[in-house]
Amino acid sequence: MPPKKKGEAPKAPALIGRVGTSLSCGIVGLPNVGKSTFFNVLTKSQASAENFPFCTIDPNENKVPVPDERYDFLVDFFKPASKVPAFLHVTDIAGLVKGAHEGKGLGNAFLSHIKAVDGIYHVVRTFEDDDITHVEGEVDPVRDLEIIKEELRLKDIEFLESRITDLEKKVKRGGDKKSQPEFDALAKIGKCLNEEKMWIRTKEWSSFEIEVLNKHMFITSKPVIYLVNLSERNYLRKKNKWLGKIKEWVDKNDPGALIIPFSAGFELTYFNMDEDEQKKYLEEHKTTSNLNKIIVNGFKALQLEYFFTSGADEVKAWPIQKGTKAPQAAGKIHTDFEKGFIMAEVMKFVDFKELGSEGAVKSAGKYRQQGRNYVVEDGDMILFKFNAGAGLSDKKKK
Ligand SMILES: Nc1nc2c(ncn2[C@@H]2O[C@H](COP(=O)(O)OP(=O)(O)OP(=O)(O)O)[C@@H](O)[C@H]2O)c(=O)[nH]1
Ligand SMILES: [Mg+2]
Repeated sequence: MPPKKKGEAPKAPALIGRVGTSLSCGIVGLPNVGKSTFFNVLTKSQASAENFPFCTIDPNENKVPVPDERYDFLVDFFKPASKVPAFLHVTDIAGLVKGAHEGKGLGNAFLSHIKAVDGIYHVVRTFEDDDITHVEGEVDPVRDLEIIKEELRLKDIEFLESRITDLEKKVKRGGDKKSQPEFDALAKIGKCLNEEKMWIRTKEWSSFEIEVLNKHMFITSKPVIYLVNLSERNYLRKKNKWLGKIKEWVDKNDPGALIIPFSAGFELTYFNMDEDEQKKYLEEHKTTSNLNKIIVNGFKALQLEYFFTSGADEVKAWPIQKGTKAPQAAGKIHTDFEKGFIMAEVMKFVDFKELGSEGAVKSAGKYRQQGRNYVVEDGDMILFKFNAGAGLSDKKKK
C-alpha cells in the first residue's frame, strides 16, 4: 500500500465496481435453467405495468423500472405531467457450460458479456421437466452452482495471469518501482483465486487493492444474487428439497449473499392473467410475485439508490451511487447545478408523507438546508439552490 500522507484523513472504504448510475445486472447460469423466460417476463410485466415504450435496448438488454411505494405515493400526490422512476438495466446472457473458460460451448463470448455487467443474477434450476433437457443430465442445482463458480474463477485467473506477466516484466526486469504495489496487489488477488479458490468479492480488500480491482474489473468481484427457479407447484407450496442445500452452498462459498426463490413458470402464468384473475390467484394460493423483490435487490446490489425531485411538473427518481454528496447529486440533474452549488434543501420522505405538505414539514422544523458535505440519503426529496452564471443567484426546481 502506498504510504499515507501526514494528516490525511482515512478514506471511506471504496466500492468495488464501476462508477456510474447506468449499471446493469446480467442473468447468468447453465443453459435451459429459465434465464430468458425470467428475463422476458421481468421486462414485459414491468413494461406493461407502466407502459414505458423505450425499455428495450436490444433483444438481450432492457431497463426495468425499480418499484418503490415512495415514488408511487409522490406520483399520486403531485399528479405530475411527467413521471420518471429509477431504472435497473438487465442483460440476458446465454448459458455457460463446463469448460466455457477455455472456449467450450459458446464459451468466451459469453464470458465477455458477463465481464461487461456490474452485478450478477445467478439463476439455478430446481424444476424437473423431462422435456427440457439439462446439459449435465439430471437436475442438481448445487453442482450447477459449483460449475459456474469455477468457470468464472478460472476465467479471472486467466485474465489475471496476463496482467501479472505484463507487470512482472516492468517490475522485475525493468526496475519499475512505482508498479510494485500494484504487482503485490495482483499477487494477493492471485492467491485468493488460485490457492484459496475463492471469489474476489468474498474477501476484504484495502482501498488501494480496490483501486487495482477497479482497474481490471474481474468477474468474481461482482455482487451476486442467487435466483432459485422453482416449479410453479413448489413455489406455491414454498418447499423444495434443494433449498436447504443451496443455502448451505451459498453460506460457505458466498457468505451473506442473497438467495431469492422464484418461479419463472409461476411468473409467466401470473403475467398472462388479467387483473381480477391475478388478485384471485394470489389470494387463493396466499402468495405473491417475487419480481419486485428481485429488481429492488438487484438495484441495491449495485450500490445504487436515488433521491427525488417532485412537483406538479415532474416527479423523478434520480439514481446515484451510495455515499454521493449533495453537489455531485445536483450534477446528475445538470452540470450547472454542481458547478454553482449553493445548498440542498432536503425533506425526508417519511416526514413529507406524515405531515402532508412542504409547508407542514417546514413548520415542524424538518426542512433542512444542507451544504456541500451532505451525503445524500436514499429517498431524500431535494430542491437544489445554485448560482446560475456570473454571480446571479437562482433557484431551480426540476
Ligand atoms: N417446467 C418449467 N419449464 C421452464 C421453467 N422455466 C423455464 N422453463 C422452460 O425451459 C426452457 C428453457 O428456458 P429458457 O428460459 O430459454 O432457458 P435459458 O436459461 O435462457 O437457456 P439458454 O438461453 O439456452 O442458456 C423453455 O422451454 C422454458 O419454457 C419452469 O419454471 N418450469
Ligand atoms: Mg436464454
